[in-house]
Amino acid sequence: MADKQPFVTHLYTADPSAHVFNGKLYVYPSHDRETDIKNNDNGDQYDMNDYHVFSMDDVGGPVTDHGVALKAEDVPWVSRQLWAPDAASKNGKYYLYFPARDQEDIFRVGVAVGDTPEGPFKAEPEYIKGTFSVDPAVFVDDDGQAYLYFGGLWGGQLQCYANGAFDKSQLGANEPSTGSALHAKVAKLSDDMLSLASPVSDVVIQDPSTGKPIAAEDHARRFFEAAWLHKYNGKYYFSYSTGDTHYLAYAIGDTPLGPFTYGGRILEPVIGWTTHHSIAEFKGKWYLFYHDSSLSGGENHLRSAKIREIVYDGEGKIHLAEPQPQIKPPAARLEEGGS
Ligand code: FUB
Repeated sequence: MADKQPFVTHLYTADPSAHVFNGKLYVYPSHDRETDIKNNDNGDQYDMNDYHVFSMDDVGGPVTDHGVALKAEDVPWVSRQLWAPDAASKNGKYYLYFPARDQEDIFRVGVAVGDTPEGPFKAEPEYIKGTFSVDPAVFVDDDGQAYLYFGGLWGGQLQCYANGAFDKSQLGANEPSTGSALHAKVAKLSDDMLSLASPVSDVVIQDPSTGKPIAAEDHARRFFEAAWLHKYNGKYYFSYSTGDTHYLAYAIGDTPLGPFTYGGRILEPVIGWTTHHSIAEFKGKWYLFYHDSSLSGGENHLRSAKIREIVYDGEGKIHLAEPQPQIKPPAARLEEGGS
Protein backbone atom coordinates (compact mmCIF):
# COMPACT_ATOMS: atom_id res chain seq x y z
CA MET A 1 0.00 0.00 0.00
CA ALA A 2 1.46 3.39 -0.99
CA ASP A 3 1.81 5.83 1.91
CA LYS A 4 1.02 9.55 1.88
CA GLN A 5 3.66 11.89 0.51
CA PRO A 6 5.02 14.90 2.45
CA PHE A 7 3.40 18.20 1.51
CA VAL A 8 6.76 20.00 1.86
CA THR A 9 9.82 18.43 0.24
CA HIS A 10 12.36 21.29 -0.06
CA LEU A 11 12.84 21.45 3.73
CA TYR A 12 12.50 18.98 6.56
CA THR A 13 9.42 19.79 8.63
CA ALA A 14 7.98 18.19 11.78
CA ASP A 15 5.36 18.71 14.50
CA PRO A 16 2.86 20.36 12.11
CA SER A 17 0.27 22.56 13.87
CA ALA A 18 -2.55 23.41 11.46
CA HIS A 19 -5.09 26.22 11.66
CA VAL A 20 -7.59 27.79 9.29
CA PHE A 21 -7.22 31.56 9.21
CA ASN A 22 -9.21 33.73 6.77
CA GLY A 23 -10.35 30.68 4.80
CA LYS A 24 -6.82 29.40 4.16
CA LEU A 25 -5.03 26.48 5.77
CA TYR A 26 -1.82 27.47 7.58
CA VAL A 27 0.69 25.00 8.98
CA TYR A 28 3.26 25.90 11.64
CA PRO A 29 5.86 23.12 11.83
CA SER A 30 9.29 22.69 13.36
CA HIS A 31 12.08 23.15 10.79
CA ASP A 32 14.43 20.18 11.12
CA ARG A 33 18.04 20.62 10.03
CA GLU A 34 21.14 18.51 9.46
CA THR A 35 23.40 18.06 12.48
CA ASP A 36 26.34 15.95 13.62
CA ILE A 37 24.75 15.53 17.05
CA LYS A 38 24.21 11.82 17.68
CA ASN A 39 20.73 10.45 18.39
CA ASN A 40 20.03 10.18 22.10
CA ASP A 41 16.99 9.85 24.34
CA ASN A 42 17.40 13.43 25.47
CA GLY A 43 16.50 14.67 21.99
CA ASP A 44 19.73 16.64 21.47
CA GLN A 45 19.59 15.74 17.76
CA TYR A 46 16.51 17.95 17.36
CA ASP A 47 18.65 21.06 17.01
CA MET A 48 16.37 23.47 15.20
CA ASN A 49 16.87 27.23 15.05
CA ASP A 50 14.06 28.82 13.02
CA TYR A 51 10.47 28.43 11.86
CA HIS A 52 8.86 28.66 8.43
CA VAL A 53 5.10 29.03 7.92
CA PHE A 54 3.28 27.24 5.09
CA SER A 55 -0.18 27.79 3.61
CA MET A 56 -2.48 26.17 1.08
CA ASP A 57 -5.89 26.89 -0.41
CA ASP A 58 -6.74 23.19 -0.71
CA VAL A 59 -5.42 19.99 0.81
CA GLY A 60 -3.41 18.35 -1.96
CA GLY A 61 -2.99 21.67 -3.80
CA PRO A 62 0.09 23.93 -4.12
CA VAL A 63 1.82 24.81 -0.84
CA THR A 64 3.35 28.26 -0.24
CA ASP A 65 6.46 28.56 1.93
CA HIS A 66 6.22 32.03 3.49
CA GLY A 67 9.87 31.91 4.53
CA VAL A 68 11.47 32.40 7.93
CA ALA A 69 8.87 33.64 10.42
CA LEU A 70 11.06 33.60 13.56
CA LYS A 71 14.74 32.86 14.29
CA ALA A 72 16.34 31.77 17.56
CA GLU A 73 18.93 34.54 17.32
CA ASP A 74 16.13 37.12 17.48
CA VAL A 75 14.75 35.85 20.78
CA PRO A 76 16.76 37.19 23.75
CA TRP A 77 15.85 34.44 26.25
CA VAL A 78 16.55 31.48 23.91
CA SER A 79 19.79 29.49 23.98
CA ARG A 80 18.95 26.57 21.65
CA GLN A 81 16.44 24.06 20.30
CA LEU A 82 13.34 25.64 18.82
CA TRP A 83 10.97 22.69 19.14
CA ALA A 84 7.33 22.13 18.23
CA PRO A 85 5.37 25.40 17.80
CA ASP A 86 1.71 26.33 17.58
CA ALA A 87 -0.19 29.45 16.52
CA ALA A 88 -3.41 31.19 17.49
CA SER A 89 -5.39 34.27 16.50
CA LYS A 90 -7.31 36.67 18.71
CA ASN A 91 -8.26 40.34 18.58
CA GLY A 92 -6.97 40.65 14.98
CA LYS A 93 -3.43 39.56 15.92
CA TYR A 94 -1.57 36.29 15.36
CA TYR A 95 0.52 34.57 18.01
CA LEU A 96 3.27 32.01 17.54
CA TYR A 97 3.96 29.89 20.65
CA PHE A 98 7.25 28.01 20.77
CA PRO A 99 9.34 25.99 23.23
CA ALA A 100 13.09 26.45 23.54
CA ARG A 101 15.84 26.15 26.11
CA ASP A 102 16.49 29.32 28.07
CA GLN A 103 19.94 30.59 29.06
CA GLU A 104 20.00 28.02 31.91
CA ASP A 105 19.21 25.19 29.44
CA ILE A 106 15.68 24.77 30.84
CA PHE A 107 12.82 24.44 28.38
CA ARG A 108 10.26 27.26 28.48
CA VAL A 109 7.43 28.46 26.26
CA GLY A 110 7.67 31.80 24.49
CA VAL A 111 5.28 33.80 22.36
CA ALA A 112 5.84 36.02 19.32
CA VAL A 113 3.27 38.38 17.80
CA GLY A 114 2.47 39.14 14.16
CA ASP A 115 -0.08 41.05 12.10
CA THR A 116 -0.67 38.27 9.58
CA PRO A 117 -0.92 34.46 9.87
CA GLU A 118 2.36 33.98 8.01
CA GLY A 119 4.30 36.40 10.20
CA PRO A 120 6.96 37.59 10.60
CA PHE A 121 6.52 37.32 14.34
CA LYS A 122 8.27 39.47 16.94
CA ALA A 123 9.09 37.59 20.12
CA GLU A 124 8.36 38.95 23.55
CA PRO A 125 11.68 39.57 25.32
CA GLU A 126 10.97 37.03 28.10
CA TYR A 127 9.41 33.56 28.06
CA ILE A 128 5.85 33.24 29.38
CA LYS A 129 6.21 33.34 33.17
CA GLY A 130 5.05 30.07 34.76
CA THR A 131 5.71 27.91 31.70
CA PHE A 132 8.13 25.00 31.48
CA SER A 133 8.77 21.91 29.35
CA VAL A 134 7.86 21.72 25.64
CA ASP A 135 5.22 21.38 22.92
CA PRO A 136 2.80 24.27 23.46
CA ALA A 137 -0.63 23.97 21.86
CA VAL A 138 -3.22 26.74 22.08
CA PHE A 139 -6.96 26.21 21.85
CA VAL A 140 -9.32 29.19 21.63
CA ASP A 141 -12.83 28.16 22.69
CA ASP A 142 -16.06 29.54 21.20
CA ASP A 143 -16.36 32.02 24.11
CA GLY A 144 -12.94 33.51 23.23
CA GLN A 145 -11.08 32.00 26.21
CA ALA A 146 -7.69 30.64 25.15
CA TYR A 147 -5.95 27.68 26.81
CA LEU A 148 -2.26 26.77 26.64
CA TYR A 149 -1.39 23.05 26.81
CA PHE A 150 2.21 21.90 27.15
CA GLY A 151 4.58 19.20 28.37
CA GLY A 152 6.89 16.46 27.20
CA LEU A 153 8.79 13.69 28.98
CA TRP A 154 12.49 12.76 28.92
CA GLY A 155 14.31 15.46 26.88
CA GLY A 156 11.20 17.61 27.26
CA GLN A 157 11.95 17.82 31.03
CA LEU A 158 8.36 17.27 32.29
CA GLN A 159 9.62 14.69 34.83
CA CYS A 160 11.51 17.53 36.57
CA TYR A 161 8.14 18.89 37.77
CA ALA A 162 6.68 15.59 39.03
CA ASN A 163 6.45 16.95 42.57
CA GLY A 164 5.37 20.45 41.67
CA ALA A 165 8.60 22.40 42.03
CA PHE A 166 11.48 22.11 39.54
CA ASP A 167 13.88 19.28 40.44
CA LYS A 168 17.15 19.70 38.57
CA SER A 169 18.29 16.17 39.44
CA GLN A 170 15.61 14.84 37.07
CA LEU A 171 17.11 16.52 33.98
CA GLY A 172 17.88 13.69 31.56
CA ALA A 173 16.25 11.27 33.99
CA ASN A 174 13.53 8.72 33.56
CA GLU A 175 9.80 9.09 34.25
CA PRO A 176 8.09 7.38 37.22
CA SER A 177 7.39 3.66 36.71
CA THR A 178 4.70 3.31 39.38
CA GLY A 179 1.59 5.25 40.36
CA SER A 180 -0.17 7.59 37.95
CA ALA A 181 1.52 8.70 34.76
CA LEU A 182 2.75 12.27 34.67
CA HIS A 183 0.17 14.62 33.20
CA ALA A 184 0.38 17.21 30.44
CA LYS A 185 -0.23 20.74 31.71
CA VAL A 186 -2.83 23.39 30.90
CA ALA A 187 -3.47 27.00 31.90
CA LYS A 188 -5.78 29.75 30.72
CA LEU A 189 -4.18 32.51 28.68
CA SER A 190 -4.75 36.19 29.38
CA ASP A 191 -6.96 38.19 27.01
CA ASP A 192 -3.85 39.65 25.32
CA MET A 193 -2.54 36.07 24.80
CA LEU A 194 0.86 36.92 26.30
CA SER A 195 0.68 35.53 29.83
CA LEU A 196 -0.95 32.83 31.94
CA ALA A 197 -4.25 33.85 33.51
CA SER A 198 -4.66 30.84 35.82
CA PRO A 199 -2.49 28.43 37.77
CA VAL A 200 -1.04 25.56 35.72
CA SER A 201 -3.11 22.40 36.23
CA ASP A 202 -2.89 18.73 35.20
CA VAL A 203 -4.51 17.36 32.05
CA VAL A 204 -5.84 14.15 33.60
CA ILE A 205 -6.46 11.21 31.24
CA GLN A 206 -8.66 8.57 32.85
CA ASP A 207 -8.78 4.88 32.10
CA PRO A 208 -12.37 4.26 30.85
CA SER A 209 -12.58 0.93 32.68
CA THR A 210 -11.58 2.21 36.13
CA GLY A 211 -12.07 5.99 36.02
CA LYS A 212 -8.57 6.29 37.49
CA PRO A 213 -5.71 8.21 35.83
CA ILE A 214 -3.71 6.18 33.29
CA ALA A 215 -0.91 4.36 35.10
CA ALA A 216 2.75 5.32 34.68
CA GLU A 217 3.62 1.80 33.51
CA ASP A 218 0.99 1.95 30.73
CA HIS A 219 3.31 3.28 28.03
CA ALA A 220 0.84 2.40 25.26
CA ARG A 221 -1.66 4.94 26.61
CA ARG A 222 0.10 7.44 28.88
CA PHE A 223 0.85 11.02 27.76
CA PHE A 224 4.42 11.53 26.53
CA GLU A 225 4.41 14.76 24.44
CA ALA A 226 2.66 16.55 21.53
CA ALA A 227 -0.46 17.88 23.27
CA TRP A 228 -3.30 19.03 21.00
CA LEU A 229 -6.86 20.11 21.80
CA HIS A 230 -9.73 20.32 19.36
CA LYS A 231 -13.50 20.46 19.68
CA TYR A 232 -15.93 18.24 17.80
CA ASN A 233 -19.67 18.02 18.29
CA GLY A 234 -19.51 19.86 21.64
CA LYS A 235 -16.83 17.53 23.09
CA TYR A 236 -13.19 18.39 23.77
CA TYR A 237 -10.60 16.01 22.30
CA PHE A 238 -7.15 15.98 23.89
CA SER A 239 -4.70 14.12 21.65
CA TYR A 240 -1.04 13.30 22.23
CA SER A 241 1.93 11.10 21.44
CA THR A 242 2.77 8.07 23.58
CA GLY A 243 6.48 8.55 22.81
CA ASP A 244 8.40 5.31 23.24
CA THR A 245 5.42 3.23 22.03
CA HIS A 246 5.01 5.55 19.01
CA TYR A 247 1.23 6.00 18.94
CA LEU A 248 -0.93 9.06 18.53
CA ALA A 249 -3.80 8.65 20.99
CA TYR A 250 -6.75 10.72 22.18
CA ALA A 251 -9.05 11.24 25.12
CA ILE A 252 -12.44 12.98 25.29
CA GLY A 253 -13.75 15.44 27.89
CA ASP A 254 -16.60 17.83 28.58
CA THR A 255 -14.47 20.91 29.29
CA PRO A 256 -11.12 22.21 27.95
CA LEU A 257 -9.58 21.55 31.38
CA GLY A 258 -10.70 17.93 31.51
CA PRO A 259 -10.68 15.37 32.93
CA PHE A 260 -10.49 13.40 29.69
CA THR A 261 -11.35 9.74 29.17
CA TYR A 262 -8.99 7.69 27.01
CA GLY A 263 -10.65 7.07 23.63
CA GLY A 264 -8.20 5.10 21.50
CA ARG A 265 -5.43 5.48 18.93
CA ILE A 266 -5.43 7.75 15.91
CA LEU A 267 -2.16 6.65 14.29
CA GLU A 268 0.04 3.57 14.56
CA PRO A 269 3.87 3.89 14.49
CA VAL A 270 5.50 5.65 11.54
CA ILE A 271 9.07 5.61 10.22
CA GLY A 272 11.18 7.55 12.77
CA TRP A 273 11.08 7.66 16.58
CA THR A 274 8.85 10.69 17.15
CA THR A 275 5.25 11.22 16.21
CA HIS A 276 3.56 14.58 16.68
CA HIS A 277 0.43 15.96 15.12
CA SER A 278 -2.47 18.38 15.01
CA ILE A 279 -6.12 18.02 14.00
CA ALA A 280 -8.16 20.62 12.10
CA GLU A 281 -11.34 20.96 10.07
CA PHE A 282 -10.98 22.53 6.62
CA LYS A 283 -13.66 22.90 3.97
CA GLY A 284 -15.97 20.41 5.68
CA LYS A 285 -13.44 17.61 6.21
CA TRP A 286 -11.27 16.77 9.20
CA TYR A 287 -7.55 16.17 8.84
CA LEU A 288 -4.65 14.78 10.85
CA PHE A 289 -1.37 16.61 10.28
CA TYR A 290 1.63 14.55 11.41
CA HIS A 291 5.18 13.70 10.43
CA ASP A 292 7.41 10.75 9.70
CA SER A 293 11.02 10.32 8.61
CA SER A 294 10.34 8.73 5.22
CA LEU A 295 11.73 11.63 3.14
CA SER A 296 15.17 11.34 4.79
CA GLY A 297 15.21 7.54 4.59
CA GLY A 298 14.57 7.13 8.32
CA GLU A 299 16.75 9.80 9.98
CA ASN A 300 15.01 10.50 13.28
CA HIS A 301 15.84 14.20 13.29
CA LEU A 302 15.01 14.85 9.60
CA ARG A 303 11.25 14.55 9.41
CA SER A 304 8.57 15.56 6.96
CA ALA A 305 4.98 16.63 7.55
CA LYS A 306 2.06 14.78 5.99
CA ILE A 307 -1.74 14.99 5.97
CA ARG A 308 -4.37 12.27 6.29
CA GLU A 309 -8.15 12.64 6.41
CA ILE A 310 -9.88 11.43 9.58
CA VAL A 311 -13.54 10.61 10.22
CA TYR A 312 -15.67 10.24 13.34
CA ASP A 313 -18.04 7.35 13.94
CA GLY A 314 -21.47 7.61 15.62
CA GLU A 315 -19.86 7.45 19.08
CA GLY A 316 -17.42 10.27 18.26
CA LYS A 317 -14.44 7.89 17.94
CA ILE A 318 -11.71 8.93 15.52
CA HIS A 319 -10.65 6.76 12.57
CA LEU A 320 -8.33 7.29 9.62
CA ALA A 321 -10.35 7.67 6.41
CA GLU A 322 -7.90 5.34 4.64
CA PRO A 323 -5.87 2.52 6.20
CA GLN A 324 -2.30 3.24 7.25
CA PRO A 325 0.54 0.99 6.04
CA GLN A 326 1.78 -0.97 9.08
CA ILE A 327 5.51 -0.96 9.81
CA LYS A 328 7.77 -2.58 12.38
CA PRO A 329 7.73 -0.02 15.22
CA PRO A 330 10.98 1.77 16.05
CA ALA A 331 12.78 0.68 19.24
CA ALA A 332 11.56 2.20 22.49
CA ARG A 333 14.92 3.84 23.11
CA LEU A 334 17.47 5.39 20.77
CA GLU A 335 20.49 4.71 22.94
CA GLU A 336 21.26 1.50 24.76
CA GLY A 337 20.76 2.04 28.45
CA GLY A 338 19.61 5.61 27.74
CA SER A 339 17.29 7.33 30.13
O1 FUB B 1 10.63 18.37 17.26
C1 FUB B 1 11.26 18.23 18.51
C2 FUB B 1 10.48 17.38 19.41
O2 FUB B 1 10.30 16.09 18.83
C3 FUB B 1 9.07 17.85 19.66
O3 FUB B 1 9.00 18.91 20.55
C4 FUB B 1 8.46 16.59 20.12
O4 FUB B 1 7.08 16.62 20.20
C5 FUB B 1 8.99 15.62 19.10
O5 FUB B 1 8.26 15.64 17.91
